[in-house]
Amino acid sequence: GPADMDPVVWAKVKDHPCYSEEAHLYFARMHVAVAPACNIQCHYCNRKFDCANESRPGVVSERLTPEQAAHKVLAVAAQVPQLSVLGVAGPGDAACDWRRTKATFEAVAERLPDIKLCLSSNGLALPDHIDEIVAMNVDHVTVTINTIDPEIGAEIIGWIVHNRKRYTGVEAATILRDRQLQSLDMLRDRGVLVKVNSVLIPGINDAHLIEVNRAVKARGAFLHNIMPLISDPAHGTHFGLTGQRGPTPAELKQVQDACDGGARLMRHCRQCRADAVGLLGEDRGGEFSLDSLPDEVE
Ligand code: CLF
Ligand code: SF4
Repeated sequence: GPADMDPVVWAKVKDHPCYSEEAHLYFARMHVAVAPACNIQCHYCNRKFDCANESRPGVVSERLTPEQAAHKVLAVAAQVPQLSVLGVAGPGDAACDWRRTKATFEAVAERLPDIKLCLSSNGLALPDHIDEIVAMNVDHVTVTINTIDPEIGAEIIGWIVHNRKRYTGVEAATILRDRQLQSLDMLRDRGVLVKVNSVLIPGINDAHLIEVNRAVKARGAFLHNIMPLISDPAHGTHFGLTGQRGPTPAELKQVQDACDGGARLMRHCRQCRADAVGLLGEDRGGEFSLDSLPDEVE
């Protein structure tokens, strides 16, 4: 609550449903799926579906151009008075597909100057865009960090593409880790609030997430969201197909409890779709599919 919080920080979180647990009862977010490209390959990702690092795997979002997205945001804002946040969380990576993410934010901010802008990324491309993120008043950035140990990282990702070069294994995981931690430092120094997402993968990073929690706290992250791997083979995730299971609710809680006292934990995440609309836990995206929008929105 506000009692233990810097007033500048409180002003940024009080109406953000993910950054404030109280706010999620009263304020809504919407995602627009404008960013299909991704620069890494997580083993649990199936490219046909939404990015599993911020959102619900096994779901195919309605992909929009920045112009279509801006049109949709205006239509939703006219009908959902609780709308306070516009997020880009895929279906790939918002920083990798920066041109489209930026065009969307600019088109929306011009018409809805009060909406909060939020984005989610694996962090690899983020350091290249910090100046523009700050210039556009993006106050909330999520970086997914599943490990800070490149040996573990090599078990979670297959490859990365960085500065037009492809890397694999521990080398790839080292570059990714370094860019993620650099992103946290740069965003903190510029006053952007950072949430870190970690996908809990039993047997791979479960015992290690407490170290991730400490490392991100030391770099000033505001919130740490430990999310369960969703490994239903029906979702087509590689880990699911090879028998890697997701954590039970008790295993998730155990890891979260072990991190208590470190970076503040988010415990109300609903693993939204990359085109989710409404209060967390409610998904009104279907009401606002492109076909169902009015042509003109006042
Ligand atoms: Fe969206 Fe993410 Fe912004 Fe929230 S979601 S980009 S920070 S506006 Fe929120 Fe959804 Fe959990 Fe993400 S409940 S999946 S944490
Ligand atoms: Fe897939 Fe997201 Fe990982 Fe990219 S960052 S490979 S979209 S899960």
